[in-house]
Amino acid sequence: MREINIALIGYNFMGKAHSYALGNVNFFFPNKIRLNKKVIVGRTLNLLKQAAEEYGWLEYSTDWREVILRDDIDVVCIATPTSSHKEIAIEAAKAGKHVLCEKPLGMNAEEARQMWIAVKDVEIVHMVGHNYRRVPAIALAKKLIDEGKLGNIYHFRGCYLQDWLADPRAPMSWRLDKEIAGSGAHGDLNAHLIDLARYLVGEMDQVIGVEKTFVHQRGEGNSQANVTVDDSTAFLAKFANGATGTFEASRMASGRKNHNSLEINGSKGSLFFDFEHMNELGFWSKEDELEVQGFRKIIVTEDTHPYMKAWWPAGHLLGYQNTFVNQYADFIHAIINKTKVEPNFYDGWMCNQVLDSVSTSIDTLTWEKIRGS
Ligand code: SOE
Repeated sequence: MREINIALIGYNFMGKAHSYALGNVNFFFPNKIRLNKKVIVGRTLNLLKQAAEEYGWLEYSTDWREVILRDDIDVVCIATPTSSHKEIAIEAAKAGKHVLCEKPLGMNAEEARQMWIAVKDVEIVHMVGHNYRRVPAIALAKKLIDEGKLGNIYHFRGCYLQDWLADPRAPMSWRLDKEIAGSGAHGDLNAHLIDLARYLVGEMDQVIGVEKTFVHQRGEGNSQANVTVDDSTAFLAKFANGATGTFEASRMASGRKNHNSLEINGSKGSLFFDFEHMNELGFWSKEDELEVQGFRKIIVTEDTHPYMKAWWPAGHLLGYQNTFVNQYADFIHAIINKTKVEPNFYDGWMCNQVLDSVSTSIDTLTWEKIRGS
């Protein structure tokens, strides 16, 4: 049986999600390949050892460079803070390893461009961890749009709200440090919305934004530090196909936990999705008889729905962790079949371009054109 050996860099929240998915993907998507969770890499030895044990990794190491160069490693998964993505991904590509990197791909568009250049002519599969594309309801939305069920798209309305920073006493974290995260809610949450908008509607032409940091210092005593990123960023967009878009990301939206939601309106229909009800897709169709028109709630669990044949009988719901399983199913499939998968590093670069253009527009107070490839 062919074996694929994985190295995972990072063991925190995302490291756990990736470990879970790597451990379960073959159970739901069998492919006659043995996936080995070979080495997990991190910096803090005691926590790393614990993660290796709890998440079922065969080995652990504190030296990612050495691990990447090992002949017995085929795939490198990067689940570290953003500032380290570029270096690790480029070294992995140079070593000929397949790479799956968390989002946002780069600290900025220039970093992401360099990452794309590093992979584009190498025979490896590269992917960015925008797991929300792998929610069956989102994949179904894509199918309905591609089939023309919405007609011409007029509006994309994306809203990604969390509230873990709403309390001014919430502790400092690397996610609040520009040097490590690149930006705040913008790169963390708008990156997902931008990826979904590109996937479902297409490229954006121009953007203009507004951002706000509400709490400028966090932590207590010696651990007090300046917050150097946005707590919330919103922007307007004009799409190349004529649609308009509104985007809003905040980690200070009290009561909203992981409200990653979007609505798309077209000439023939509309779609609505909210991750907090991730197994449902709202669909309104002009083709329904007038008497029964209204948003219908599709429970996206039929075996004819994207990904669902691999899971449970209809009505048995999926959760957050399963989006990572679906993501790995597509990534491993591309490796085995020597095909491409999206979102890849090109998509990651395009997403970083939009993020940067929004930030520039906030400085210039004018609409910014998105630079193309
Ligand atoms: C934190 O805001 C976070 O973990 C994001 O970084 C993820 O991308 C998102 O899926 C959930 O929230």
